[in-house]
Amino acid sequence: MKLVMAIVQDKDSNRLANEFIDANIRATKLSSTGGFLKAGNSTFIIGVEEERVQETLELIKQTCQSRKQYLSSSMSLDVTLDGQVPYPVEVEVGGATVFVLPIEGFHQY
Ligand code: 2BA
Repeated sequence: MKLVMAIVQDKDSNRLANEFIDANIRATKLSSTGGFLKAGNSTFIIGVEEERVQETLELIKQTCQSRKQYLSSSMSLDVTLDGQVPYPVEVEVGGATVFVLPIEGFHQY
């Protein structure tokens, strides 16, 4: 068994949760915050048999799309003395950032 952790954009999270239900893949969705943009995103933790890891990754890849976002003045690292952003900073946020981890034990009580 493997643990798949997928950080996705909020806009894709409901669709991805439904895809997991349809495919009978068990997942937990956590509300998370990106360290750089400090904006909300969603983290799925998915315990899945090794032979279904590839299928899980494909579902994530097909469902989540990358989008451009812009840093607001309060988020920007590059501000003028009066706190304004001198120019809009565009950031490409990926469709999904995914970690696949080994699982030492799995118990349900
Ligand atoms: P954030 O940390 O809010 O990052 C959003 C996007 O900002 C990133 O998209 C990337 O394009 C850009 N970015 C992040 N750090 C940067 C930096 N130091 N300098 C310039 N640009 C930077 P993604 O790479 O697609 O990441 C999307 C979200 O996935 C991240 O949101 C974070 O929540 C998570 N993430 C990405 N890489 C991670 C990692 N190695 N470990 C843990 N979480 C990660």
